[in-house]
Amino acid sequence: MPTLFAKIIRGELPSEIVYQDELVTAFRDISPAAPTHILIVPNKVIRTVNDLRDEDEKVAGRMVIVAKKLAEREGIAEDGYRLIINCNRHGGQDVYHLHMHLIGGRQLGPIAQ
Ligand code: DGP
Repeated sequence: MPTLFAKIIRGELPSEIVYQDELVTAFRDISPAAPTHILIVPNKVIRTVNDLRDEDEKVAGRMVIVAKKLAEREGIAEDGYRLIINCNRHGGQDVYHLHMHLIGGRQLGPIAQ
């Protein structure tokens, strides 16, 4: 069964894709927590941070570099933003296809609740 995000990456589910390359895809979160809320996702299915392997270093690094570039493009780099990866139940992960949240555009609150 393809994950929800795998379907978005392949264009089988509608979304606003803002960036795509051979390793990662970025699209706007369906339920934004701030004016900018983008998800950066590996094109291949990696379920959680726990499932990252040493050979995934390039894709993991690309996720951060793309987040940084998108923050610049969104005009939020200077004021600042937050990058979040939730992992498993205690981390509040809902979709089991690794993704990094890029959130900004307003003053953010405490990091953990
Ligand atoms: P997490 O809790 O870290 O697993 O975050 C999952 C995020 O995915 C959540 O902020 C909402 C977002 N999301 C869920 N379904 C969809 C969808 O169909 N399209 C888009 N664009 N985002 C989705």
